[in-house]
Amino acid sequence: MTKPVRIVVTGAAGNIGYALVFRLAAGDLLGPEQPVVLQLLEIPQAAQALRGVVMELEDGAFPLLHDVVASDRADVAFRDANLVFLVGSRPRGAAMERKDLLRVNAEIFSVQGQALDRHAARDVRVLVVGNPANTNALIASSNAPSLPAHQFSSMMRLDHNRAASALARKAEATIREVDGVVVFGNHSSTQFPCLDHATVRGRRALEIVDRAWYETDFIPTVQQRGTAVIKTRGASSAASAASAALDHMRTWIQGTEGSSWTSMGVPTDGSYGVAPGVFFGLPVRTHQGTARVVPDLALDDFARARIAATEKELREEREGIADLLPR
Ligand code: NAX
Repeated sequence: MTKPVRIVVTGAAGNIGYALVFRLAAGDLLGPEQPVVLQLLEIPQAAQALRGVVMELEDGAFPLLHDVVASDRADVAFRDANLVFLVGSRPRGAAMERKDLLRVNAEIFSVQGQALDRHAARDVRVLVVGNPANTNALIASSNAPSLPAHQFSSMMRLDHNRAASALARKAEATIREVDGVVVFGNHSSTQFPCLDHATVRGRRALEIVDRAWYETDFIPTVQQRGTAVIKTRGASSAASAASAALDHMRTWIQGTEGSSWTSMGVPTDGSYGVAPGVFFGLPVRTHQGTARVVPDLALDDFARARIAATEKELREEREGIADLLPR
């Protein structure tokens, strides 16, 4: 029998976790031949809810689901992990400042980075979904010195999917006909969804849609889409976030062949004038678990100013947790 792949989901009893684990069990990530073991991590307060999720996974009778491990201990959940979705994090409380949220989560992700360093498979791939995702990825990876930083990434794919879908709707095209969208920067309202190199049916998107729509409608709509979903649905994006997490991991493993690139939060290497030291949404080409930044896409001043603004926010986030980064 094919050896099962060990997939970790943290925060597995939460909204996104609940949407994600059933798709993983159904084979939506690795296909219909690959058995999986799900290793689910939660905090003790959510242990009972997690037991309920496990009961439902059992009741799903998924042929590919070899085993389920549910634990509140990172050393148990991360053991020999091949693919890791770090979803669990503390939501913002009513009286909480953004910087307090940053620090509470920084502590969670430093502990989890250390546990990954000790217990995960050496070729593990780690996707950080929990917010602030880019800075949490930096913390987790910095706390896992034996794992190369490029084995960590943060999720920009929901933003990328939102941008591609908004363009497709405007251009009356299908998603398959849209290519070359990229979302630069932070997974926050400073992100820059860029259409400079996007195409629709092979034609430059900015020749099809007008510039005013791009600047004053498309960009803010994509930046604020998460808030709009909360207002409309009464709850934050969950199924679309889980779907984007699957897309991100699948593309990372299987590759971007067939499209120009995807958007991933990756450690910066100086590309696009962004100094090393943060995880930044960039255009990448992937192949069997590697992600290479697509360098030197031509960008105008408008685009560069937006990239600088989102970089500034990420530098500030980094400063807020600098003392938690190992020296
Ligand atoms: P929920 O609050 O529904 O679920 C989070 C779960 O994480 C809870 O069950 C909680 O018990 C668990 N948890 C908390 N601390 C933990 C720890 N130390 N170890 C393990 N589990 C822990 O949130 P949900 O809607 O599922 O969202 C999860 C995270 O994804 C949030 O931080 C959210 O902001 C973030 N998002 C990131 C997105 C992205 O594109 N990067 C988009 C969607 C989403 O907003």
